[in-house]
Amino acid sequence: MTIVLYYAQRSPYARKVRILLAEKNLPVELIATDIANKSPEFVSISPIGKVPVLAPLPSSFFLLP
Ligand SMILES: N[C@@H](CCC(=O)N[C@@H](CS)C(=O)NCC(=O)O)C(=O)O
Repeated sequence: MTIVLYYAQRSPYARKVRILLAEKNLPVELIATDIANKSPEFVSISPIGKVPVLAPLPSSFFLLP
């Protein structure tokens, strides 16, 4: 299953995740997100409206608060 990463070009948090996925050589579909004008699709996946978002979250990943 391909991981989808919602990111914003200037987000350092999203950049960290992109670097991690590249280091692990994990295939990812990148979806650029305009966080100043959030789409309904994005808000449905990220109710707090922040990037980065991985969907679905791989079972080998865990979230830090
Ligand atoms: N704690 C989060 C912070 C994520 C975050 O603040 N992302 C910013 C972009 S750098 C964002 O999505 N801002 C949109 C908003 O707050 O509306 C993380 O480490 O991923």
